[in-house]
Amino acid sequence: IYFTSKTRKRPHPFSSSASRLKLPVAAVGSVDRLCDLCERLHGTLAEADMLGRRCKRRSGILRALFRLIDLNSAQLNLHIAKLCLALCVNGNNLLNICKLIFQISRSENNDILFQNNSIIDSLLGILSNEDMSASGEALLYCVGTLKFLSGNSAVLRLLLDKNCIGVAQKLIQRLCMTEDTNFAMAGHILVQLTGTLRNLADHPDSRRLFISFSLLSELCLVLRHHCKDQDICTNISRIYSKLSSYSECRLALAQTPDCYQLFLELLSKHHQKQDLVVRLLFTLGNLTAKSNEARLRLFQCKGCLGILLQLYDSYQRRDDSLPSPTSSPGKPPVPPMSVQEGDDVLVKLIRVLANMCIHRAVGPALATNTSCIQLLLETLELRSVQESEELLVNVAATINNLSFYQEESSLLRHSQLAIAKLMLKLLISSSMDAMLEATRVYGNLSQSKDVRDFIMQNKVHQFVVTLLDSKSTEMCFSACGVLTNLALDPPNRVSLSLEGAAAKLVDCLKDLGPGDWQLAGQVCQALWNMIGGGSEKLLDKQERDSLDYHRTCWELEFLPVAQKLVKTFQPLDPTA
Ligand SMILES: *[C@@H]1O[C@H](CO)[C@@H](O)[C@H](O)[C@H]1NC(C)=O
Ligand SMILES: *[C@@H]1O[C@H](CO)[C@@H](O)[C@H](O)[C@H]1NC(C)=O
Ligand SMILES: *[C@@H]1O[C@H](CO)[C@@H](O)[C@H](O)[C@H]1NC(C)=O
Ligand SMILES: *[C@@H]1O[C@H](CO)[C@@H](O)[C@H](O)[C@H]1NC(C)=O
Ligand SMILES: *[C@@H]1O[C@H](CO)[C@@H](O)[C@H](O)[C@H]1NC(C)=O
Ligand SMILES: CC(=O)N[C@H]1CO[C@H](CO)[C@@H](O)[C@@H]1O
Repeated sequence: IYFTSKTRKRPHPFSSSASRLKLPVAAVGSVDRLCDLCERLHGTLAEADMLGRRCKRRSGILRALFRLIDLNSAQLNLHIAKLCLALCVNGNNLLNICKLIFQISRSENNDILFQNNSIIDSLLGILSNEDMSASGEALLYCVGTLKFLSGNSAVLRLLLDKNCIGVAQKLIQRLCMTEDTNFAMAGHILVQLTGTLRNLADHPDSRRLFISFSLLSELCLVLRHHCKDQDICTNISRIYSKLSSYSECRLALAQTPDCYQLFLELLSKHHQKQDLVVRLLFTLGNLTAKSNEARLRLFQCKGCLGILLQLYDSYQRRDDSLPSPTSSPGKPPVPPMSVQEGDDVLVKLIRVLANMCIHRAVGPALATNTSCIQLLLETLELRSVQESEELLVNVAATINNLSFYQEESSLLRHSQLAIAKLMLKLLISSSMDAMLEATRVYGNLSQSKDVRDFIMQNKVHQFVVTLLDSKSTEMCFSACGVLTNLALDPPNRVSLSLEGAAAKLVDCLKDLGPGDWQLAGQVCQALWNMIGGGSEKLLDKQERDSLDYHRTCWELEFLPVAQKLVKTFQPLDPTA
């Protein structure tokens, strides 16, 4: 309620104290003097050990200070607030002082006042000591203040130095233990606190603090307690997605029991809240990117594949024009959104599927799951390379990874021709990434005679041959794979030869082969198949010359060294 409307002005780089104070110029001198007096009073009381509630004339001092608040000077009011807090005001007075500080923090121009002032220590002190049931609203204003201040990079640094993360951890633990009567207030505070932590997470130094205070797992606890609160969940998902780019944080999160199950439950519960869904999937994608254990753990969670496929289905069909075979009646469809917005979810989701299937125990389950394969094929059908390049590239890469697990009965195996047809639009697109992934898929699918016939009938082989000109090792390697398979059928050898495939293969060998023996081997294999495993009848004279050139190179540059090495490795002659 309190924090919704706020427009923060950019700070003026040269703002003088006069312009900040909103006082008649004549009064400026007296405000500075009052600030000074406040400080001196503070110092004197401290020296006399009269801070806290011990001071005899405490109420008189407080009354005088409260009157000065009406001067409406932000600078003076922070001095007053600091002194009042040092005098341990409580109840309504505490609340009003916290509101006052909060009001001051609402203007970015006032950030500077917090930088050179121990008021931040006072705020952190309140967060550490005040009781939730007695001072919940005051705590809310304090955390709201820190949330605003953490948007300023200089203050953010101060907050880290003053152990804000440690204080936040303790506060989170207390908030998670509050009774039901304070649950709503705890939620309000946590929205502000998680927003503050998200800002702190931007600073590189914060990472080791997040880890040493076990905040990543504490936040999982918050997610569990407040799983219905979309603001809290979204703020925490922002923290996780930010930190999941760093290996030490991924490790800390992976060591949190049940985080995978928790994320899946949130994905299911808040499937319509796209910014939350994207960030949770982003985090899962990073957790499973390199860790085989994470891939398996995620997959073994209750309902994992079902939840992911359900999300896939609803974001794929967000225009609602298609009947949905997998959506359950209880779940309303995702509201309409732009192609780009929906793609964002799908790109992250497919990355999670592709990462999971790298695990030997997970891959077969995905490769044989009809709904999963159908959804992937449907993406290829529904989207265009122009609009959804990254998405289609990811789908092709995933199909590639899944093709590793083709089994006799799998839909993947039975859909080879359909996949080959759908890959066409990637192959003839203007995106190099899309062409490369499509060629890789053809490399695998062209083991099937049906697919080879489809390729030849639709002149796809002409594209593949031109890819040999790409000067890209990866592209040539994939193209060679396709050509190797195509040349298995004698009639295809003639067609390939007419396209000049042999000459281009030899060029590849010359240009890229010397730096890459694997590519060279693949080129040789393609050439070998093209000449029918021995007969040279398809090569013309120029091509033979090129082969001679390579043989010469090999004999001149490779053979002598190799022979010397071979000699060295032979057993020494004891008589020599
Ligand atoms: C910051 O505070 C210190 C002591 O509290 C003071 O010496 C210094 O002049 C202040 N700097 C500014 C820019 O106000
Ligand atoms: C985290 O995920 C994003 C988006 O998927 C990706 O760009 C980034 O490289 C990932 N980082 C790591 C370390 O995996
Ligand atoms: C695919 O996975 C979903 C979710 O686990 C499951 O409900 C469905 O039965 C599976 N389909 C097949 C054909 O295995
Ligand atoms: C496919 O699997 C390989 C490793 O087998 C991996 O490097 C690659 O990232 C996977 N593709 C995708 C899209 O995740
Ligand atoms: C290609 O297909 C075969 C099965 O025909 C499979 O064994 C191989 O691993 C597949 N995928 C890749 C990426 O090599
Ligand atoms: C930093 C951050 O993401 N803060 C958000 C936390 O949640 C509140 C309520 O949704 C947002 O207003 C903040 O922007």
